[in-house]
Amino acid sequence: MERVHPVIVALDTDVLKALDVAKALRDEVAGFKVGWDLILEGGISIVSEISRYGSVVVDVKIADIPYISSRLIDKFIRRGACCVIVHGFLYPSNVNGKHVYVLAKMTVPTMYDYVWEKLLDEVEAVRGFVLPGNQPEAIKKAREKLGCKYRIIAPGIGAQGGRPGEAIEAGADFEIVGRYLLEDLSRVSHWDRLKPTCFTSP
Ligand code: NUP
Repeated sequence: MERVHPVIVALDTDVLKALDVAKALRDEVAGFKVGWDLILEGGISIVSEISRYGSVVVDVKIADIPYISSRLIDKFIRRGACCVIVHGFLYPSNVNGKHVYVLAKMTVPTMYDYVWEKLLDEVEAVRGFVLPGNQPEAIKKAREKLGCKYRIIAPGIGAQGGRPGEAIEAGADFEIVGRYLLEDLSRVSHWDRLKPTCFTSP
């Protein structure tokens, strides 16, 4: 097995390309992120198909009452996903649990910029947080607050301005990378010498 890079590939593409990329990188990356783009192309079964090649983080940014959110999360977990991203603004009415990643601050300006630190202080019993990899100072602050209690996964690398490795050096476990890798899979070598800060799996 080749060395696993601390990267989660965002498969925002068509079904055939997503499967090709997953096959090509299965031994080289920590996992794949499946979002609305691919699910609307391939249906929910694409989650099971991609999970044959690695851990699947489902990113449909769930934002509903806990009863509904739990039902949706169950459906993705039964299809083979490790975990699902939910919106943090739902706090204190968020779902929690070992499958839940909470989106606490985005890679673009949003109202999260006013509350993200409070979310990190208050949200408990989740798998981890999604924080902006193109804002390494936020990742650093988050890791200082969280210690190694929760995972940090970080989009915003490449197409959104973050430099490969920058978020991991600041304390993230995995960088989420879409367009920058989909354009050229050999760029995965940019993560050659990097390791997750705290956790070994997404
Ligand atoms: O704040 C966020 N920013 C963001 O880009 C939270 C996200 N989940 N994402 C997702 O990360 C976005 O939906 C896309 O799937 C991926 C970034 O893709 P790219 O900019 O690397 O192509």
